Amino acid sequence: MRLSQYFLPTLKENPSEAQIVSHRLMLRAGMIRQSSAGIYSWLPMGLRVLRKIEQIVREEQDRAGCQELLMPTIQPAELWQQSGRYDDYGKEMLRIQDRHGRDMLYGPTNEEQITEIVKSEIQSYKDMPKMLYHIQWKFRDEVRPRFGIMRGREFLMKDAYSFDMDYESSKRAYNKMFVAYLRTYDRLGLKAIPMRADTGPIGGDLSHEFLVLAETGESGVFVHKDVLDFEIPSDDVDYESDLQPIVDKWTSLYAATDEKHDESAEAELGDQLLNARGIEVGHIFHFGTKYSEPMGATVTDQNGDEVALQMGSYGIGVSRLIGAIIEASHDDGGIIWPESVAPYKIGLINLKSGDADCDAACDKLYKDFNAAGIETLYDDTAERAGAKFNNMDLIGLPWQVVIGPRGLKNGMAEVKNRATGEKEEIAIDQLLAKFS
Ligand code: 5CA
Repeated sequence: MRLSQYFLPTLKENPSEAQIVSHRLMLRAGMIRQSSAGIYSWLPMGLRVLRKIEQIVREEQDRAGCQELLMPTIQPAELWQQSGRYDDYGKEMLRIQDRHGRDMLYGPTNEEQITEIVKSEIQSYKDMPKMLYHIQWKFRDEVRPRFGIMRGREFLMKDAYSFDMDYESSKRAYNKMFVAYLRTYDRLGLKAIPMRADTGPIGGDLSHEFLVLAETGESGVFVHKDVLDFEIPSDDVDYESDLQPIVDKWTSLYAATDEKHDESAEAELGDQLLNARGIEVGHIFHFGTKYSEPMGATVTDQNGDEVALQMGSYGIGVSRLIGAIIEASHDDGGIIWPESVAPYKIGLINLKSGDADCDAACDKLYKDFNAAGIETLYDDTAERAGAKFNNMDLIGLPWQVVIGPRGLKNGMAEVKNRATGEKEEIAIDQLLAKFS
């Protein structure tokens, strides 16, 4: 993409409405703009990052054997009356009526909708078990939407649902998601720690929240320091094998949010205890027959008996993750994207746009990078060099390739690593090999 043509409305000043760094930087880097409280438009740069995160989440769900579908954002109230949650959900639920006066709602989550689908389509144990997910917008009329997309009213969530014949099989599904979550956050460049959690309006008896440590996190967290060094399951983890040992390992040491913490257990840990703040980036629940029973989601087992399905649900805050990544990875100059989610890999800076040699060298590099599938944002504008550097630092692409008249005479470019700040001179004809 040529910056001269890109829709990237960056801001030089800090917007006064933003209280935390990720919100400030998302506004300044031209990623989002507020539409109304807690509701945002995603501008091209923001959307690119959102799509990359979504894709990593998708790949890890697929790897774990979860199948993607897509359910609507608008649901009939009737489904929620069947589960008993229509009244319980209170003011957080956005209730709407269609032209016929039918009660509808903008889904805050999809347990009811998916239970209805499975109930209608699956009758026999032969078609069990199933794990299904979608990545879809949700609406929750939060009392205090804040911190930009971190606590929005409209937000993008990956929600998965498991259906099993018995508790043991359901626990296996829970463990698959637990492992998939560890892998997902790791690929996003985040250290997320699973913690025992309250189940709130989703319900159930077994639940873990995944939290990323960050000073601006909304939850207090209390963690045994060694949890931070636990090994992430590799990409060849066999999801059909017994995953319980991995889950046991990750839950063997103390880790709790302020809602669940236990002061006497913490006192015993002494200086092994880390007391910090965290951002909840995922939440998994096992809740048995809480929805299947009232909604009549049963299947016939081997003996011809009707059995209510055992269920779990598994959420990842896809849009919130962008905020969490920025909170975890930035400096005074701006965002530092981990390569896996960076909107572009390279920011190509032409220090002297309009100079025939600089233009020719940059245009050629830009063409070669594109042909090789290396995502490049090419600053071909007439801005001053200093402004170009500041802008590239702000938007945080992992690599900056700088071409100026002086280096060009010797066939050299300057390459800067955004994360470390290290700069090196590299021959222009070797750049393609370096970044391929
Ligand atoms: N049905 C279950 C799991 S599918 C569920 O809704 N769980 S949840 O309420 O914990 O939400 C899942 C994840 O969505 C949370 O862990 C959080 O990362 C994200 N999330 C929840 N509320 C918001 C919000 N207001 N803004 C941004 N992300 C949110």
